[in-house]
Order: sequence, then C-alpha cells, then structure tokens
Amino acid sequence: MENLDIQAIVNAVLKEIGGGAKDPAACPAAAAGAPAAPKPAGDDGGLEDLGLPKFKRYSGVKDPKKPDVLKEFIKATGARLGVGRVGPRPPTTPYLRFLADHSRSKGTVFKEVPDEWLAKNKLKVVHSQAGDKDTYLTRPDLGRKLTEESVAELKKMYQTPPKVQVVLSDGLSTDALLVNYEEILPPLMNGLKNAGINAGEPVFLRHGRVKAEDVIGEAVGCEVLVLLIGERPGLGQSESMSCYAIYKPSVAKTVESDRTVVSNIHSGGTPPVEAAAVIVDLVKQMLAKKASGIALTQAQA
Ligand code: B12
Repeated sequence: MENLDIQAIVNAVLKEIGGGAKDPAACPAAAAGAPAAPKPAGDDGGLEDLGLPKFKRYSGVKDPKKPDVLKEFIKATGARLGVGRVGPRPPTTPYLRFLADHSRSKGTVFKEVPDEWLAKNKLKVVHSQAGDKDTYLTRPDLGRKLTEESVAELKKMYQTPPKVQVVLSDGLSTDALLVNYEEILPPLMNGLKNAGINAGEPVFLRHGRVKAEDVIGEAVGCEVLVLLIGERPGLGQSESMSCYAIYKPSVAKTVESDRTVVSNIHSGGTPPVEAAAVIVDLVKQMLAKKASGIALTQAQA
C-alpha cells in the first residue's frame, strides 16, 4: 500500500477519535476537569505528543461518583490513576501514553552521550570498564570500575588534589544529563567558587555506576566527591538526575551509608538550579563536619 493511502486511513481514524465527544458532559475527562483525549494535529500530522504535560493528567472514568475527588487524586500524582477502561482493555489515550512513556524510558537508557556534546562542553572523559551499553546494562560490576588508563589519566590531571571534585555520568539516563546539565553545572560550580571552595575541572564518566565515585575520588585525592548521575527512568519520568556525594571516598573503606543522596532532580521535581544550591550547602556541611551520609546526619543532630 502506498504511504499516502496509509496516511489517509490514519487521518480518518484520528478524526474519528478526536471528533468523538462533542457534549462535554458525555466526556469523562472533561467531567473530571482533566484534558480531553488528544485531537489530531491536522490533516498532515498525527497525534500530538502524548508525553506532553497536558496528557499526564488524563481521566477516563465514565460518570465518576465524585468528580471533584477524582480530580484532586489525579492532580496530586503523576501515577496513572483513573485512566478508565473500555471493557477489559485500557482506553486508547492512556494506552498510547503508556507506550510513549515506555519508549522514552527505554530510549534514555540505551542512548549514548554524543561525543560532540562532550566536546562542546569541554568535558574530559573517563571510562568505566563497561566498554559498551550492553555490557554496562548486563554487568553492573564493570560500571563500578574504571579502566587503568582512566585512573592513570585522573592521577596525572589532578597532581594537586582539589578540595571538591564534580563528576557527571550518564548512568541509567542519558537524557537526565543532557537536559539538566546547563541548569545544574554552572550554578553548582559558581556556588562552590563563591563559597571559596576549590573545585577541580568537572569530568564525565561514560557508562558509570554510583560506586565508581570511590575509584575516581581516590585517584583524584579530593576531600569531597559529587557525582551527578542519571537515575533509572520510570514510566513518566525519564530525565531525573541524582547527586551521590561522599566525604573522603575510598574503595576499601567507603560503605553505602557514607553516601548522601539528593534525588529526583528534574524540572518537575527538585529543579536543577535549586538542586545546585542544595548541593553547595551540602558540600559546605561535609567539609565543616568532615563527614557524609549517616555520619553527617549524626554530626548535625
Ligand atoms: C534502584 C534503586 C534502589 C536499588 C539499587 C539496586 C541497584 N543496583 O540499582 C535497591 C532496591 C537495592 C535500593 C535500595 C535502597 N534505596 Co534506593 N533507589 C533506587 C532508585 C529507584 C534508582 C536509583 C538509581 O537510578 N541509581 C543510579 C544508578 C546508575 O546507580 P547504580 O550504581 O546502578 O546503583 C546504586 C544506586 O542505585 C545506589 N542506591 C540506591 N538507592 C540508594 C539509597 C541510598 C541512601 C544510597 C546511599 C544509595 C542508593 O545503590 C546502588 C548500588 O551501589 C532510586 C529512586 C531515584 N529516583 O533515584 C531509589 C532511592 C535512591 N533509594 C532510596 C532509599 C531510601 C533506599 C534504601 C535506603 C531503602 C531501604 N530502606 O533499605 C536502600 C539503600 C540501598 C543502598 N545502596 O544503600 C531513596 C534515597 C532517599 C535519600 N535521599 O536518601 C531513593 C531516592 C528512593 C526514594 N525516593 O525514596 N534502591
């Protein structure tokens, strides 16, 4: 079948879906105060992007007993509440949204941080022992170690150890780094500078896991290591970043409870600019108390 024929059929179906509920009372989404099902973008286009914020609050419950309560529930969370059903199946809009979110999550895990982006941002690159994405995903242990060359390079680069070292890593979400970078890194580095804290040039760790920060910290010899890494994506949030900070990182001595986590950094959670301020304050606390993780919490009590 010709492409044009297929497009004509798709457009006819989309028109049908979009033109369905003319009476607002007959449209459960409108009744719950949530946006109605997406309309076709036009004769030459398909559906609007179902990842748009307006479709996150979709309600498909027919004749809700308490529309106000339902509206509040839906407003309170990004979880897929009250999407409705058509017989035993989910309705088309939430089903397509699920597929869209799922592919976005898969995409961000498998995507590589482009070399051009690293060059543009003048980031020095170090490598974990996971040589490619497949190895990274199937061998978490290799993501926690650095190649010998990278360790040697770090030792050479930081012969005079900085007080603080910032490391960026793709982790489980490349988009988390690409999307949040410009709003988190400059304010973080400026904040450290303004606080009179000597920070080394940030480096990028490809295919990194959290524990690799111990290896890098030891090689650099810094007092505090701040790792900004892509979080495992969820079905609704694929651009979230975490900060795992540690005082005096050491491969042999560091335990998980020594790490302090600032999670959920993205525009819909803790905005990256705000997170930068939180991290600067955290670093100050770590340097003052000479501790991180649970030891820091105890020292602050
Ligand atoms: C996956 C996950 C886990 C997995 C980690 C397994 C794994 N190998 O991936 C499991 C189920 C084991 C886990 C356990 C815990 N987790 Co958890 N976890 C997550 C999650 C969903 C994603 C983390 C991620 O993407 N990391 C990035 C990838 C690249 O890291 P990784 O190297 O592959 O894996 C390491 C990290 O995930 C790290 N890690 C995971 N959770 C935590 C929690 C703490 C406090 C620390 C220090 C490290 C840590 O441990 C892994 C091994 O080194 C986040 C939610 C989020 N939005 O970030 C919560 C999250 C980080 N976890 C949290 C908590 C509280 C815990 C536990 C303390 C729960 C408990 N009471 O036992 C434990 C502590 C585990 C630890 N390492 O010390 C909180 C941290 C809150 C905070 N700010 O302190 C988060 C933010 C969830 C939440 N919203 O409450 N977790």
